[in-house]
Amino acid sequence: MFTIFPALVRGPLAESLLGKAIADGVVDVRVHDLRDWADDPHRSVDDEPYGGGPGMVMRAAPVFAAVESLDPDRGRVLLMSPAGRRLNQAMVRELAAEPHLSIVCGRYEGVDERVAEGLPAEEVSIGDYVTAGGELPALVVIETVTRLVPGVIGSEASHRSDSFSVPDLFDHPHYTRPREFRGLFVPEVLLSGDHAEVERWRAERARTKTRRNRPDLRPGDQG
Ligand code: J9Q
Repeated sequence: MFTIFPALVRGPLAESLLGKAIADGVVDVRVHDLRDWADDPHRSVDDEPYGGGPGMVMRAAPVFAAVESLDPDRGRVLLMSPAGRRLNQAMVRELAAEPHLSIVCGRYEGVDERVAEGLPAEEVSIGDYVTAGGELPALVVIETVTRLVPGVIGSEASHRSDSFSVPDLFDHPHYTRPREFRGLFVPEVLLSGDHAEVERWRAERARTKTRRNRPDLRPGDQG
């Protein structure tokens, strides 16, 4: 990934699932400081917008030089942008099948359009909200893709029951000990030992939770 804030992403990349996948050598994540490809003594990567207006725009030259330095293994080039194609689990699966990805972290005011047009780079958004820069969105892409790489999650079964593994259907609710917590009880069916009954209950609760929280989704419609 290419960023002007390498220190911002190093912590998250070193912990938990990502940290282990990288330590195990199952995935390789390289963090590049875009300023290393600046062409002036001040290492500047931005400039004022043509046409005027507030804020600064990330210049094309350092981004082109940085990404092109990775030739020939750069793979698909993604540009994190609030105006990009919206990430979903289908796109995550598609990206997980790629041997290499290059991710450019833009800034909110914007990146010179010639990066998307000429590099070229595919603009990707993680949702309809605004972050300060592309670093957190890039980490979302990296984590969602990494957990689909074979060997990263212990059990394949754990993927199958994930929210969104079945199209547009959330996972069922989960409970663990104790049976009673602050007057809240574990549903009796989960203690019954009747696995068919448990599966029926889980399927029903997955559907009702999806309907309640996401009326825009049509659980199961995509098969
Ligand atoms: C680069 N807000 O927001 C949502 N998905 C991506 C982004 C984003 C942002 C600012 C800079 C990406």
